[in-house]
Amino acid sequence: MAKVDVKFSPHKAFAKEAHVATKAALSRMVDEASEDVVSFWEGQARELAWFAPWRKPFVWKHPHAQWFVGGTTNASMNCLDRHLGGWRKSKAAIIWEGEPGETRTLTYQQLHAEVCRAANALLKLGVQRGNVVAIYMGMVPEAIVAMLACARIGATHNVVFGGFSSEALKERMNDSNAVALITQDAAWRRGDLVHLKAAADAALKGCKSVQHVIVLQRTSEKTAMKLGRDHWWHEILAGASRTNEPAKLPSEHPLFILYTSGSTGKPKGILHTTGGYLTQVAYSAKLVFDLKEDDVYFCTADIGWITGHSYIVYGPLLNGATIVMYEGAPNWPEPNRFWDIIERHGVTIFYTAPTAIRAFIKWGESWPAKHDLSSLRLLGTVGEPINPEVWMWYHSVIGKQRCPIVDTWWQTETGAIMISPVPGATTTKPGTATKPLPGIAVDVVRKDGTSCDVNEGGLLVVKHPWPSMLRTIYGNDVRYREAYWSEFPKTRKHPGWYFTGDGAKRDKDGYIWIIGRVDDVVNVSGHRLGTAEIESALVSHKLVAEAAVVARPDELKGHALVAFVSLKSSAKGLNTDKLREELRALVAKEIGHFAKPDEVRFAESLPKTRSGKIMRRLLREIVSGFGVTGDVSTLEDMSVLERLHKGDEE
Ligand code: 7RM
Repeated sequence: MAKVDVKFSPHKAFAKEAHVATKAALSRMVDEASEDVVSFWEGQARELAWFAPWRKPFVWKHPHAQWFVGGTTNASMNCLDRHLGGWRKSKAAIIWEGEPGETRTLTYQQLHAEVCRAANALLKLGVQRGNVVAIYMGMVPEAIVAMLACARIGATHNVVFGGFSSEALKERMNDSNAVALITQDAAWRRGDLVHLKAAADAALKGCKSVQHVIVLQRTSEKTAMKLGRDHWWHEILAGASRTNEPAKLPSEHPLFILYTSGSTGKPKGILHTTGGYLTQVAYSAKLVFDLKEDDVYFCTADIGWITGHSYIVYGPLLNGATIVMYEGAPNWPEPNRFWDIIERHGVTIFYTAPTAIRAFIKWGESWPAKHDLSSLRLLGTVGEPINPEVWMWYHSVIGKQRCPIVDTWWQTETGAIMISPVPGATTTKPGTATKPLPGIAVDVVRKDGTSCDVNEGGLLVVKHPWPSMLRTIYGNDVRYREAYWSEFPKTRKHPGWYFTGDGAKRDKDGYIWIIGRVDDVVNVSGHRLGTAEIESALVSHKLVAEAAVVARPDELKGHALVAFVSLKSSAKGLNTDKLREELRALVAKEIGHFAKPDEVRFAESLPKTRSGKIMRRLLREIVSGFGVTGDVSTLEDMSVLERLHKGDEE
């Protein structure tokens, strides 16, 4: 691995003000949690408001957890009503910026009124507690209003990312048996309109369960409305009351379903419930982002992904924070949009993904240099391993060596952050998410369940259930058991552990380094390698923008490695044969000769999911020569795939 062998301890000025200010304070929390993890989580749950207290904090019937059983609460009440008693009612909950440039601010009181109106509208349409409501929207405040309105009446929301096709929407509405859909006419993206309602209409042709469609008018596009089925948001909310009694819901009431990809073609409907989820997202948002009353928090995720659910909507609002929500693309109209937003709104906390940071690097330092980023005090990253060079760039160019970076590891399934620095207390190292948060029991283990030695690659498991864990895969509990609980099953001698699907290792300081999904772990001539490690080496080359390494079966070595590399614009015109050799030599230097890719293929861009993850499965299929067979519904840009294939034939 490219070595950036440095450590950063929290700056004194930051630590002094932080919720958890010292290493000792953090270890006390860790100890307290491991002595009695259930009562630790009870303490966190008491930070929320409950209509009725729980009778049993934790019930475990492998592999199904229930938290705070007997307690009743409501997510919308906790995010909104709780903040209306004092001055916070006039605090900005959402500062929104549309892609064309308009801005809107909603105070907690205003957001509460909108959510109540939307809840009343849903009730009027006959949506009931326990029904599923699909939400297919762009990044507009009404998407948050829609989620919280569902939560308020006890309907389960199923947010489908606005970049998904009508096919994907149809599949997700059908699988979840949605009774209503909330969408919008069109959304702005990179100066263009994405016609969401038209896509929804196509999806609805193949969906019998949806009775009602609510359509937000975001643009002036002509939009077809089906009489009796379709209702304009502004019309149906116009007559609705600004007050609504939040439903008193059992702690285990289903809050939302969110679809995510597994190793097969069919997406999995991850089911999250109320009390445990809220407890852990509120706790982790406060601890990891060190949220304070005057923070302005900007997370660049889309609400269609778990990061948007937990750390745009629920986590920050539960803490009464001010969030910045941006509708469009980071490079519209120019590649400085995020820096411009940070400067204009005085953003203090910025949470983004490595894939975005790599794009910032590619666009060049001159863009952030145009802006005053001095309001920033904390940076975060999530979604993939961040390679140390990229971390260092983030640290120096965006954080000006002042801001701690929290590299947060978690999954759609975990609901909340599991492994992360606590910024006032943890010494960070570029490339590692450091240690599990207090209350979280993770380990790196061998196939036989024994713990790995220092620096030995193994499987990342969670050994004790946690409040915000998924409860099942909606409608498919068998798959739930298989996907997460079959690798380390419960036996007479073994309690059964949750398997994350990730490979990892732990260094001498006990820090966890995520190697990547285990399906990306390859064996070359008897050496166990994470493709991410090789990619990290390739990306450390100054001309490389992105790299993805996949394996194809090889008679001699077990696996042969193929590296797909996209170059920065500064590489234009250079001799690619020479560069190819340079890159192989670089991998040899950083990792060893055995890790040298057998083939380096240059590609204009790499196939990505819409959330920015490189789809290595497609690349594997391309290099295996059998053609692409599996699901490509999450692919961001089909033409990338075509170009890669064409490259094949040359
Ligand atoms: C939040 C999210 C989950 C998978 C997970 C990992 C990878 C996420 C990190 C990371 C290294 C990180 N949910 N992953 N965060 N790998 N360092 N900080 O992304 O369900 O979409 O993906 O993402 O492989 O299993 S997710």
